[in-house]
Amino acid sequence: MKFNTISVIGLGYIGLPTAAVIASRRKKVIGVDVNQHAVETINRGDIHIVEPELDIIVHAAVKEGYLRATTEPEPADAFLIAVPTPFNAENGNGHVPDLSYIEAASKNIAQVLKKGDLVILESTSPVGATEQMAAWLAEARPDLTFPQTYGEESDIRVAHCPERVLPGHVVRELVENDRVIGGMTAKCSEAATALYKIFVEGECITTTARTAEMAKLTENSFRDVNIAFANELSIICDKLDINVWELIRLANRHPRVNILQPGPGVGGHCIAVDPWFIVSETPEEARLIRTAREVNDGKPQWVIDKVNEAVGKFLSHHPEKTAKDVTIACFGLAFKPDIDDLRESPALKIAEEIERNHPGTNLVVEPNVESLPCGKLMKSMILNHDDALQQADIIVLLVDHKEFKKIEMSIVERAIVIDTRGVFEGR
Ligand code: SAJ
Repeated sequence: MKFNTISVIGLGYIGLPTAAVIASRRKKVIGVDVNQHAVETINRGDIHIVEPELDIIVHAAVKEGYLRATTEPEPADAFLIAVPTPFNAENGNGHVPDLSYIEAASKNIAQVLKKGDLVILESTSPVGATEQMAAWLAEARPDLTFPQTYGEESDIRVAHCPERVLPGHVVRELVENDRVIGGMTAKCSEAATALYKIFVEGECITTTARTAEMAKLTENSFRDVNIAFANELSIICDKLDINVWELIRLANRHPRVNILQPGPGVGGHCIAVDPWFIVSETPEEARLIRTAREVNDGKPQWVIDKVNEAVGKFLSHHPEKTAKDVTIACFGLAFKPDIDDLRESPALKIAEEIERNHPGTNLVVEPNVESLPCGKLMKSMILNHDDALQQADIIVLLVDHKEFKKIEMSIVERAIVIDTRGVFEGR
C-alpha cells in the first residue's frame, strides 16, 4: 500500500512526535488539532509540549515542508487518531472511559474519507472502542463500506495500534519499540503494518483490534499492580519498622523476583487511568486490578498522614513552638524523576494538601521547573535545594530527581525526613 499523505489527528504528547517522525521519513504529514495555539506554534516550527529531541525534528520537518498543522481535516491516504481518552467521574463501576474525543475526531475525518483510506486509532482505548469508531465513521459516510459489514472487501480499512512510548524517551521509543497492530480484518492489519513500517524499526505484530486494545490496557495494569505491591509493602514495612528499600533489594536477589519501587503514588495520564478501563467493563472480575488502583490512589493520603505525624513529633521535641513555627519542605513535584511534567502528579497533590493544612512555612524544591503552574501552591516558596535544606524542619522527599541523590546525608539528618522514594533511606 502506498501512503502519499498521512494525517495525524491530535497533536499532543503522542500525535506530534508521531507526525514529526513520519515527516522525518520524507512523507507528507498533515497534523490536525482543535487547539489553534498548538497549530500556529507547530507551523512556526516550534513545539507546545516538552519532550527531549522533539523540537529539532519538528523544526526540520516543518522547514523542509513535510509537516503542516491545521484545525480542519484534509484528505489523506491514512488517518492516525491520537486524541485523549480520559475517564468520567466515578459511577457505580468506578471510572467510565470518555470516548467523546474519539467520536468528535471520527466524525470530523469522516467528511474527507475516500475509498482505499486507512483509519488507525492510536489512543489508549477500552475494548470495543475501535469497533465503535468504525460505527461512527460508517454512520457519517453511508456511501462508503467499512470492515464491520463488508469485511475484507470494505472501502475503508480500520485498525487499532496503541502507542506504548515512555514520556521522556518518546522519539527513540516510537522508532525502536515493537508495535501491536490490531486490524478489524487481516487486510486492515496488513495496511496498518505497511504504514508503521515507514518509521518503526521494532517488530510489527498483528492481532485483532480487541486484543490490541486489551494488550495496551494490560501493559499499564501490569505495571500498576506491581507498583501497588511495592506501595503496600512500604506501608507494611513502616508499621513493622523495616527498611523497605533494603527489603526489596534483598528480595530482588531471588532470580524470579523483581519488585518495583514504592513512591508517593502513581502519576501521569496512563498508568493511573488505563486500569479503570478494564474495571469499568468487568467490575466483578477485575478485583485485583481495582484494588491496585485503590492502593496506589491511597498512597498520597498515607504520606500526608506521615507529615502530620512528623509535625506532632517535632512539636513534642520543641514544646515552646507551635505548628506555625514549623517549616516543611517538599522535594520534587513532577510525576516521576528528571522530567518537568507536573500533570496528574501525586507529589504536586501532596504538596498542595500540605500547604492547605499547614499553618507554618511551606517550601518546595523542583529543579526541573522555573515557576509553578498558575494558581498552584500560591502560599509556598520555591527554593533551590541548598536553601530549603538549611531552613526545613521536616523534609518530604517526593521525587527521586538526580539532583536530590547527590545531597549529603549529614545535611538531611538535621531535619525529620519522610522519604517516599528511598533517596536517603535507600542508601
Ligand atoms: N512508579 C513508581 N514505581 C516504579 C515505577 C513507576 O512509583 O517502580 C510511578 C512513577 O513515579 C510515575 C508512575 O509510576 O508516577 C508512572 O510512571 P512510569 O514511568 O511507570 O510510566 P508512564 O506513565 O510514564 O508511561 C507508561 C509506560 N507504560 C509501561 O511502562 C507499561 C509507557 O510505555 C506507556 O506508553 C505510557 O504509560 C502510556 O502512554 O500509556
